[in-house]
Amino acid sequence: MDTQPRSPRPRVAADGPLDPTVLALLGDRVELLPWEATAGPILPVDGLYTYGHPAVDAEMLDRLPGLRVVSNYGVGIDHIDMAAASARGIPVGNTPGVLDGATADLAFALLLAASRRVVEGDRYARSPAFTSYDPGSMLGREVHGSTLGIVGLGRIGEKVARRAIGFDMAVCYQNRNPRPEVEAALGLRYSSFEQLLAESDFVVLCVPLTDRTRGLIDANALGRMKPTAVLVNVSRGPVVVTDDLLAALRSGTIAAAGLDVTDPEPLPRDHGLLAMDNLVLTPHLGSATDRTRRRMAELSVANLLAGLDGLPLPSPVPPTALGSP
Ligand code: 8YV
Repeated sequence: MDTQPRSPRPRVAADGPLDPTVLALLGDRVELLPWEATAGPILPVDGLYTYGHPAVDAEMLDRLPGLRVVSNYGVGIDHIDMAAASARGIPVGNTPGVLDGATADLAFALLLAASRRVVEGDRYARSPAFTSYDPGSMLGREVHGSTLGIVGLGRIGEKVARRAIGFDMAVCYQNRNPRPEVEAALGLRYSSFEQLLAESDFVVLCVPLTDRTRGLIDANALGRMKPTAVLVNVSRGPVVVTDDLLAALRSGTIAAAGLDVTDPEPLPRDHGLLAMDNLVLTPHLGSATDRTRRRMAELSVANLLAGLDGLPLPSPVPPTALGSP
């Protein structure tokens, strides 16, 4: 039996430091505890707020018998054991819909930067080596008129497709289920995974991380891509086998890559990928804009407070969703 005095405010364990917007929205509605409070029943925990993807597994949930809600700041819930939460009747909330545009924008930023050698060009333009303009140097790959393959046509994938149309690209996609209404509305083509890899000049990964997508882009998949192709990943690092990608970028199996996520994340500072000029890398910036982060804060705090009050969450993760840390 819990003999400890109950706090008048619900206690929420969060991995921080939290964004000031989140802190302002929480105000004094909850008592914030450090994530370490999840390690044992030193203090009762009423809610979990996952900010930077800490793992929430069955053992942790068993240690927190008073838990009423898990609220995730973000859409991906691969760090949360959904089956374990559902089995214990604990609702999980996330923030779909509010970050699609920002993440699709970043996918395009990476696509353009990797194909037109923007980062490499920036380095060269600042270096002492740039002493005279050479029209024959630093040629890149053309974006307009090329074919884009989207792996995972969810909300973010669809936003990527809309941007590609503006760039006069032909778009094919692969998804667990074909989406005929989006196909018809945007003029997309459904492809098998193998066909998409073989035909695309750009392959953009927009899938969630699940047992089906872990290691999806391995040496075999990379070998099916064009030697001129560019791979972009804005989903989760483990969808790509890191060592296989490094080998492919070194050997010219593919031309270039743009990664917002890696496995591990961050990469060790001496990792071979960090030395590759044909890689553009960002530190998980998909949703990192002021406006999007504010919306994520609002929705995740609304989910948290609703769950603590025993109310339906504004944005619940379906209990059958796949999440397994
Ligand atoms: C966030 C994300 O940066 O939504 C997601 O799944 O990965 C990103 O939008 C992240 O959730 C914040 O930690």
